[in-house]
Amino acid sequence: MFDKLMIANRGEIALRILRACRELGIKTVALHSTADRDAKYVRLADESVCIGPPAASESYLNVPAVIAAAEVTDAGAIHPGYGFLSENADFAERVEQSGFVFVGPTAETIRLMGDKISAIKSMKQAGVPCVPGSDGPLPDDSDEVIRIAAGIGYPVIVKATGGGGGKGMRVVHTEAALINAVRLTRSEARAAFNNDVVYMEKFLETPRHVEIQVLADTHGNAVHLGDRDCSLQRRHQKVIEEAPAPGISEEQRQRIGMRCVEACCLIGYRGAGTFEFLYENGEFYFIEMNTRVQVEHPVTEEVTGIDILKTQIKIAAGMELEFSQDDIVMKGHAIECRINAEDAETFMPSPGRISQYHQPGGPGIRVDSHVYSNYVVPPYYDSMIAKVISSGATRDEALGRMYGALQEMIVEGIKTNIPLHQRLISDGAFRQGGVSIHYLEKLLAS
Ligand code: MV4
Repeated sequence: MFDKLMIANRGEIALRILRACRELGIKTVALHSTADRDAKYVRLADESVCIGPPAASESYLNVPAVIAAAEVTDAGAIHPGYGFLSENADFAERVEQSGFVFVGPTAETIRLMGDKISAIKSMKQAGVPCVPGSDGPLPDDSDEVIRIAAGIGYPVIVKATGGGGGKGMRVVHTEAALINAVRLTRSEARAAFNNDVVYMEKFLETPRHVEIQVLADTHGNAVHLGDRDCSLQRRHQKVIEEAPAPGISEEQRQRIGMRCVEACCLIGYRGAGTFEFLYENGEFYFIEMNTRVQVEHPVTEEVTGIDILKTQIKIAAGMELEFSQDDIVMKGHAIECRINAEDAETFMPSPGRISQYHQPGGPGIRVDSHVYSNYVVPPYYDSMIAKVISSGATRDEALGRMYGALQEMIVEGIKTNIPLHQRLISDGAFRQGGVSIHYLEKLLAS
C-alpha cells in the first residue's frame, strides 16, 4: 500500500479521498489554491501545498505545479478526483513518467475513451450496444454525409469526437439542415477541442440517462456495481441521481452489467469507471465512458455496501479485488441531491460566507460535504457545496428520508438550490420514477 497519497482536487471529493486514505492508513497531501487555504480537508491532511492563485488554470489545472507538489512531498500516488485533471491523458502520462502512481486507468485508456469515436468502436467490438450511427468519422463529401443520415433516419445528432458531456453536438431534423449543421459542428469542434472530426448518431428523443459503475483490477478481474439513473439534469449538470434505476429488471441490469465487465476485460480497464447509456423503449445504447470516480458514486456505495474510493486506491496499489460478481448484492434504494450555492430559480451562483450550517442526519442519511458554519464558498469553482444521500429499503423510504433531510438542512448566508430539491422530491412524475433527460428543463420552463 502507498505510504502517502496526494489529493489533486478540492471540495467534497478532496475530503472523501482523505477519509478513504485514513481508513487505509495512508498519509495524505492536500494541494490547494490560495482561495482554498482555509478548507477543512487542507487542515485534516497530514501535509498541504499551496500551488497557485485561485484561477483553476493556474492551480488545479497547472500540471507542472501539481507534479512539483508531489515531488516535494514525496507522495507515492496522485488521486485526481473528478473534473480538473482527472480525464487528462497527458497529465496521467506525466504523473507516471515522473514515477508516481495515477489513481485511474492508463493514459492510453483515457485517450481511447476521450476520443468518442474510438470509445464507441471499442464498445461495439466488446458487444456493448451502441446508438445506430455513422460508425466512424463523417467524410468531407456532402453526398456521402447525406446518404449516411438517410440510412440512419432523421432526426440525427452530429457530435464531435473530441467532445463529450454535452459539448460539441447538434441535432438535425431535416436533410435541408444537414450540411450546414455538420459544417458548424466541425468548426466549433476545431475551436474547442482542436479536432474537427465529427460523427453521427440517430437522435433519441426522450431517453433516460442510465449508467453502469465498474471496478477492474490489474489481475484480470472486473465487476459491475449495477446502475444509476441520472436523468434529472439541467444544461448537462446532474441535479438528482439514484440507484438502482427505477423500472429496470434485475435480469436487464445483470445483462448490460456483464457487457460492461466484458468490455473492461477487452480494453484492459483499470480502476473505477462508468459506462454511460441512453435508455429508451427498454433498450440500452452506449454513448460514452467516464474514466474517473463520479460525483454520484455514493448512491452505488449505499446500495452495494462497497467503498468505491477505497477499492479504487487498493486497485491503484496493485491489489486484487476482494469480491467477485456473485458477492455483489444490490440492496434497497439510494438517492442523491446535489446541493449547490445558487439561486433555486435563476441558477445564478451564490458564493459567500455560510453564516449557519446544520446538516441533516438520522437513519439512512449521509452527507458528503466539506463546508461548515463560517466557511466562505469561493466564486472561482463549481458551486456544489454538499451531497445529501438518502437510502432505504425501498425507493419510497429513500424519498421520504430525503424529504425530511432537506427540511432539516440549514444553510444560511448564501442561496442554495434546496427549495428546488424539495419541489423535485415532491413532484408526481419524479416520484413515479423513470422521467426522461428532458423532464427537469421542461418542468422549469412551465
Ligand atoms: C444523445 C442524445 C440523444 N441521442 N445522443 C448529451 C451529453 C452527452 N453525454 C451525450 N448527450 C446526448 N446524446 C443521441 N444519439 C441526447 C443527449 C443529451 C443528454 C444525454 C444525457 C443526459 C442529458 C442529456 C441532455 C441533453 C441531451
